[in-house]
Amino acid sequence: MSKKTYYITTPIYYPSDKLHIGHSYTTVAADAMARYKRLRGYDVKFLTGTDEHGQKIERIAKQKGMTPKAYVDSIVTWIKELWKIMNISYDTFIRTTDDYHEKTVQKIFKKLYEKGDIYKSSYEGWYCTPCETFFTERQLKDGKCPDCGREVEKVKEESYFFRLSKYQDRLIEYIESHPEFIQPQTRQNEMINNFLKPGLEDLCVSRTSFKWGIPVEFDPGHVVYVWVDALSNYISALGYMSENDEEYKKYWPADVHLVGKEIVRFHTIIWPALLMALDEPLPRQVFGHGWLVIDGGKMSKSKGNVVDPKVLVDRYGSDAIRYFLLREVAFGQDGNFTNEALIQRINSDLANDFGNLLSRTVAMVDKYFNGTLPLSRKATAYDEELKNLARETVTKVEEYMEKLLFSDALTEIWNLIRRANKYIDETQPWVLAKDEEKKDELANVLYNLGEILRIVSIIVEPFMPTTPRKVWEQLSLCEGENTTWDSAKTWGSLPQDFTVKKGEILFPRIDMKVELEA
Ligand code: ME8
Repeated sequence: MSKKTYYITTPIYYPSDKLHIGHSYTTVAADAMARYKRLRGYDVKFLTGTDEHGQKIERIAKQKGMTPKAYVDSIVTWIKELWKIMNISYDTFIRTTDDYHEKTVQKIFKKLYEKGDIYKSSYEGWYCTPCETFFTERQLKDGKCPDCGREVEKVKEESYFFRLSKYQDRLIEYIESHPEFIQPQTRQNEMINNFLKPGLEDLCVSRTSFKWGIPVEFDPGHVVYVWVDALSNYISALGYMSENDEEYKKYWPADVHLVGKEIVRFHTIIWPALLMALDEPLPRQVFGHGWLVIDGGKMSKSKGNVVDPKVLVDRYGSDAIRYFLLREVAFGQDGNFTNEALIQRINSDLANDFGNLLSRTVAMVDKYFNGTLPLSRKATAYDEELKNLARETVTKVEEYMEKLLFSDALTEIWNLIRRANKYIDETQPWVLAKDEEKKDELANVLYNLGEILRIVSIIVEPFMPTTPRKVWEQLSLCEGENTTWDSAKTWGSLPQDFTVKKGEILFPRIDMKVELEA
């Protein structure tokens, strides 16, 4: 039987500048989900990439005295390095300057034109270049962009239009009959009440006043509007409308497009309308997460209040950063990024709770049993509760992951880790060790701790992909049947006479004072 498929995407980022920790946030979330689904046996397709056309990029390149392509090439190299050090396991990295993508966009445009859903007219209105968005006079806020508050430019040019208005009723009907389509729920209400119900206007989908874009094949003075170009990446990456469209047949519709909340509108109105016009199925879900903010304001490239993810990874390690991003902020809501909060999480959750559980367990097996656990066992009164919690934790993590509730999943895992640390205090292995007759009980306690560590290392892998192997090495576990997701549900998969190997500290503690002054 062929495996069930799972297709997940991130937005394709503008390579107008280096990315910041906000972009890493979406990508890490998508990566955690992709890894989770792979562990659950799915055939996963994880797509990310870069959105390289448009007036914004053209202008920046000009300021730098470079061609747009040479400029974006350098940024794309930087982005790929970032994803490598953050252990992002994407399957495809699409660039909208890739030849195959450009051809597909031209075909899509032509098909819609031939069908009558794209027509030629002239556009007069306003354009926000940083957002690459058209606005009518009525939509402006105090004469500025209603999304970012910046200056807009008057645009008057011959353009092609997409009949977005034609799809308004079908969109409302679809969204209302598919409550899972736009998540979280609040974003659905926002789309219906703020955008769909007031009425949709046809969308300008070509520009003539600049060149850095995909030319309309049958009218090359026009370049395709950058959002139509960008949104098409989700299907062009699968070979849509090409000779080799097996992946399209296999993976489309996407299971989820992960996006920041400011671009939910493009993904839940323009994108589904384009797909309806193409007679293609709609993605199953668009999840609009919140922003990482600094001092209450959105971290953004153009505001310059950004945190460089490479610096953070270099300093604290990629697993720690990934953990922090997904734990600190409830997915869907905004969350403040501070160095203090990051260091606090590293010290308390990673070094104290998780790291200590491993080092204490390994040290005790080493000290009391010379590194290898004997086979004789005697249960303690505290065992059942611990085992039950381990079982429940795996189930809860599965439930939360299905809903993309990463922070809740991690909270459950840490409850189990903390419970295991408490189990050490309850059973007091150092007291048991003093009594020859309690050696069986002691071996039982240490086995249970080893088992918790094995289970935790498996279920934490989507979030922290390099940590599990470090744990397994210290427990002499090899990747295999004792480290599969299903084995995390089977108590007792750790070999009964496991051997420990003292290793490096998992997460070194950070001196907050020294660090913040550095
Ligand atoms: O919008 N907090 O690209 P972009 C959380 N090219 N997430 C953030 C963030 C923050 N402070 N800042 C950015 C574009 N993001 C288009 C997308 S898709 C067909 C085209 C993340 O480079 C978040 O996912 O401006 C947001 O939606 C995305 O980066 C915007 O990246």
